[in-house]
Amino acid sequence: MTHEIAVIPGDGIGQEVVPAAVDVLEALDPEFTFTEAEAGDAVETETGEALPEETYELAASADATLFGAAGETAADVILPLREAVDSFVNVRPAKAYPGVDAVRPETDLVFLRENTEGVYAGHEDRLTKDVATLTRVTTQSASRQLAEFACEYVDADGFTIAHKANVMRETDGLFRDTVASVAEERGVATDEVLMDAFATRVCLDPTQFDVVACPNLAGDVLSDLAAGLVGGLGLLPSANIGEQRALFEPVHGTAPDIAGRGVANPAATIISAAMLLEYLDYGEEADAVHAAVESTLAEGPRTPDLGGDASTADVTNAIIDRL
Ligand code: GGG
Repeated sequence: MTHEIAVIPGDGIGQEVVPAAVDVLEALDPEFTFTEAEAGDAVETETGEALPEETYELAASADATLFGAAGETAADVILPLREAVDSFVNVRPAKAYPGVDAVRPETDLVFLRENTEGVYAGHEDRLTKDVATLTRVTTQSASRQLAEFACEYVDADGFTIAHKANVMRETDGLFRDTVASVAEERGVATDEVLMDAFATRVCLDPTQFDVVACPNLAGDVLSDLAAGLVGGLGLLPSANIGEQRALFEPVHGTAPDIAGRGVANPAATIISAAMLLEYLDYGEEADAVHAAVESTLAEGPRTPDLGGDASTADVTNAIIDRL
């Protein structure tokens, strides 16, 4: 069966790492057809629109989307794209790899980030020159959907709920109570941690945690923090999962400081492509990509963010050679 893959590189290093991941997918020769579309800062400057209608429609109809990075227009690009695939959870694994210099080499975590609401729901206003406000949204239905996914994801092993319900009593209180009660109904163990305490505890000993379910902003911030523990943002993939389709993207942004130089680390996007393969039931191919990335990270070549001097193309070719 042929799968339609939407390819949206976006801005900055997205233009470099997404083609690298497509090269890896093409080397595996799955039955994919790739259709590329534009989005981001550059398109907005050109056309006045950061997310053209045809790009939104492509993501909304493709079996899966591979996205790169969004810059200043992130709120106009990645948030609607997640909506296009009806995504309710952003799965963000943060894992240290053998051979990569990491602050905490024992780190092996997965963040399950609520993907539709919280402070990213878009209810922000500038009331006066002095005052800006933001309405934070939490619904029982979105919290329940995340919790149901978390229960399937971990089986009976359990997961941690990170929140700040001692301060945001209504919003995070509803999130915590709903997630905990769904897990209880399904016989899945949970524990809970205040998200600020989590930030400290995960730095001191990341082995205390395994799978962490969290509200939208917390998931965004805490996964970037975990990237710092494993050697940088160049290593963190993600999957935005919906009921019918999904969008895969590296956790990193556009990296304007290195964009255009051909030295961006493609690992996060190539691991995201492996998650895409897994999602479309190409399990063997996904395992092969994970193994090829791991051995390339261990033995080199490596890009400058990991202390090497290789280019994006060198690393991509080394991964393809290992496949
Ligand atoms: N590929 C990740 C990316 O483009 N990040 C930019 C960003 O600001 N994302 C916000 C988010 O992940 O919610």
